[in-house]
Amino acid sequence: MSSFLEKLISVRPSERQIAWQELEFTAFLHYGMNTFTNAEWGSGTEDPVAYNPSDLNTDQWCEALKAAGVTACIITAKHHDGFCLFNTAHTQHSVMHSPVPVDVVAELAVSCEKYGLKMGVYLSPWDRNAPTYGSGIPYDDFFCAQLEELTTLYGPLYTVWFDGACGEGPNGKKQVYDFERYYGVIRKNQPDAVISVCGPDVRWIGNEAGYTRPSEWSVVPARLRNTEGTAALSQQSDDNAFREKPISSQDEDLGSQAFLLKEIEAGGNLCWYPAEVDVSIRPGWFYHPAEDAQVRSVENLLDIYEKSVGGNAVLLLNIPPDTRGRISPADAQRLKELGERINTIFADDLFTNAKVTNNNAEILVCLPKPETLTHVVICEDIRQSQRIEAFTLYAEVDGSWTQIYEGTTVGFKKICRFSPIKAQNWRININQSRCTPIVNFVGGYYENV
Ligand code: FUL
Repeated sequence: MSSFLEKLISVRPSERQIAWQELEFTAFLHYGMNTFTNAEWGSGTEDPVAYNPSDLNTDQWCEALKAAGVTACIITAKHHDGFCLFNTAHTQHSVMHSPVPVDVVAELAVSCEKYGLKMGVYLSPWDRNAPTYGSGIPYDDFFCAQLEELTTLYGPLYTVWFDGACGEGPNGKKQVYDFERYYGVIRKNQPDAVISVCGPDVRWIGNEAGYTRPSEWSVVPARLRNTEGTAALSQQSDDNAFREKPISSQDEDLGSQAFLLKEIEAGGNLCWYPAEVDVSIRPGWFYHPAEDAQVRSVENLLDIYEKSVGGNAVLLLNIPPDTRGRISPADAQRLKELGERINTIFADDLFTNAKVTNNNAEILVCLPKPETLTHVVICEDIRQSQRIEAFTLYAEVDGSWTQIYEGTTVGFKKICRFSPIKAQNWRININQSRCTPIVNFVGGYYENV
């Protein structure tokens, strides 16, 4: 094996990245001042009195999420407007100074524990309310103090999610974020938590529309970790300088052999940086009554699910609670329908009693009797990196092997969906791999549609 390929497969996930990847389907909860002002980005000048949920119920959030099969959720503890949903000692711009002085993060932590969901927090570095914003160290001190609260007072967190948006503060100044210092607080207090997006552990997929690349790689150039989040960061990393064209998480090719070879030749390094698909169930991130009729269809959500969870990514689906403090009926209904669809498809693995012969690049699945399938799932053992670059799925129909599906990357999980085919024998050929492929699961499923 060439030293280049050896280099590629030597890049492997950390334990915290593996634990995060296994969550598969997670939820975002955008909730805060914007919910009450009917906005997407607040100015930071809102009066805490405007925050006034009539029926806050985080148990109901968890019930709705569980119905969809969600395993973990992230709450916007503070969005760009600086309004805090938790009992912070460092600003008065919080729920504690609202008509409903309830620590929402604490409430949610209790509900998550009760319903067996993991919890994470979104803390926006951009704070349009903080008087110290733009002043350098005094703002970093304030931000770290809030991080200290969130990472010590609410139990285990599975992630801290840093948004890339960096605008002006109340005095018109921009802050240069000391991310290394922020990461230090998280690593110290929550060593198992991944730091996402503007962080070293989880990569933003590059869009907010639910699109996953057909070839989604977790081994990518290391400098990608530093350049941007969901909105461009003001500063570019130093090691981005060696190439003329800066790299972007929006680029279509982030991990092909050809691309990574150029990166290495130019003196770059590689890292394990898996993708997360953040997308909202509605047009906006926050709840707006006018969007009640624009909740995504089950068909669309299932498509996003199959392509993200089944495309070597984690799905982070946003479901914004409404002004009552509940997940609205339309969204809750859709989550239930989505969960039912996912369960119907994946509850019964028709490969369970198969005789599976795994011959390096060929996996033969012989079933006890012919079965009709609509989905095949393939998983690589990501502890051994990501190796498969191309594969073909065949079914033996009327005595001859018929091509059913052609794919590129597999990674943590690949869901192949196709029109119903009945066959007793199935075959997966790994046509291209960075080294001996290590497939640790294959499953076959049928959806009667
Ligand atoms: C973006 C933010 O500006 C949006 O409001 C939202 O929070 C999204 C997840 O990230 O950068």
